[in-house]
Amino acid sequence: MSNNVFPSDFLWGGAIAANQAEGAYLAGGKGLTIVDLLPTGEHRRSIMKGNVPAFTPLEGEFYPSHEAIDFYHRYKEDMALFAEMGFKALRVSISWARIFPSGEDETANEAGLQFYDDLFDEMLKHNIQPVVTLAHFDVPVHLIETYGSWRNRKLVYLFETYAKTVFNRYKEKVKYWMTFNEINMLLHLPFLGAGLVFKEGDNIKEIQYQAAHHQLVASALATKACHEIIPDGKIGCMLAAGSFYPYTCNPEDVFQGMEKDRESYFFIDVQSRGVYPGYSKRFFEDHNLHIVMEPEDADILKNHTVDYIGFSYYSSRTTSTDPEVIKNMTSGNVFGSVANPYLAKSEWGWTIDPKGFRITANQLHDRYQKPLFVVENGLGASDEVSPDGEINDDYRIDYLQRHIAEMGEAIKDGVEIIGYTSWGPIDIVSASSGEMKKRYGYIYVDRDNEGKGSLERRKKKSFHWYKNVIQSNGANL
Ligand code: BGP
Repeated sequence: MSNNVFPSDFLWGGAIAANQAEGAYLAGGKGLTIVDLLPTGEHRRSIMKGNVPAFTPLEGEFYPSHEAIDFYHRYKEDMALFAEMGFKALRVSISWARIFPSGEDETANEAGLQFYDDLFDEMLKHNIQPVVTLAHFDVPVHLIETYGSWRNRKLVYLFETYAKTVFNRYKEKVKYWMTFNEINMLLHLPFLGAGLVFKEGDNIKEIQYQAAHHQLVASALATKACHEIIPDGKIGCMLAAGSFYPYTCNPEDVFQGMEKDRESYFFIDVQSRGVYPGYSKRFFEDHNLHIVMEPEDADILKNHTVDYIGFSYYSSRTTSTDPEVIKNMTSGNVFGSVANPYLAKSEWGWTIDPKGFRITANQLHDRYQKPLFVVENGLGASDEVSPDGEINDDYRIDYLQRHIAEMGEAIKDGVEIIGYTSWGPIDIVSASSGEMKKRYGYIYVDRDNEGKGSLERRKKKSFHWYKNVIQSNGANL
């Protein structure tokens, strides 16, 4: 397959998140965050939705984030492997609680600041551009306990302080930033996305949209600060993308598909266009939601819009208004989708749809007319290490090959895409399941779902394949 449409400065690389890779969950004075309260197993999903039993880790539970893959201590070794693949960029996140352990400390924690200084130096040493997310599923637990997390406006200003602190500290080293990872996730997994905990009788939707408003204002204030502190920096939003298809051409299905897309686009409409979209007014009225906004918010949102649209793409989604069809909801995907008869699914039930990637990229381009940055894409699969130590992950290569080809087609369609950082270039903890077994990497990590294993790193077949993709700038897939 040949493809040479990628710009010469295209940012090829990979993406990880602090909470799924670093481990060392209390090292250097770090405070607890959301994920440190997420065990593996059955009840993980219910906690992620906001049914949180306790604000400390419980005896007898296994918390995969506590050690994760120990990237905190092993990042030099890992960076050398990323450099060997030719990475131009690595997307990481800063853990808020390493910088401000409680989220509202008087002064920033030097040990935490130093860790990311060293990490960014290591990247730059290898000519790997850091792409940094400020918040990737990790609100400090103290802020959840004390303020109810993002439902409280207080978080807006605490987040602004945190953002300014890291912009000032890393302004010479980091030029690409993102505010909230998959900001729309707070509608689906509100504890994971925004630290929201619910009790009996709560108006859940209203709390979610109030928290969303606070995150949107915080995102705009961080954007403002980034532009002031790092004039040659770029800051983006980050959407869990994947267009909804109507199951049939019945206008009811088509309309529902549009509404489902808007549920996600709502966030980006505000972050990119700077105003609440017209349809949100009706949505709030129809659901009788009262969202408190301060008089200055409209100007803040208007004046500080993002420079680029970051997004993750794993799957398309399909929606139906027919009860018979709805009975066939697929399970694995957090967004809820009916099964699409034209498409296969991954081992974890996520629809595989490369063409949907091109469709989504085109839609985002049409809607926002800003550069796109694909900051997550990949296949979660279980890998077997053969007796000779090889990991032949042809299924992963096949998935990535077909998606990158469609990304090339989108570029030919006229979509501006500045980079592609595939998810989990080294195996890390899965966000939705907490499993290690759900692997995305080009690099295998010896660790299982129970936390056993040597943590040794090992190249998979896809390692060599991706290296070649980058070397040929996407021409050899
Ligand atoms: C996104 C998150 C990531 C990540 C990825 C894959 O939702 O931004 O943190 O983990 O999906 O999901 P999972 O790990 O559940 O397979």
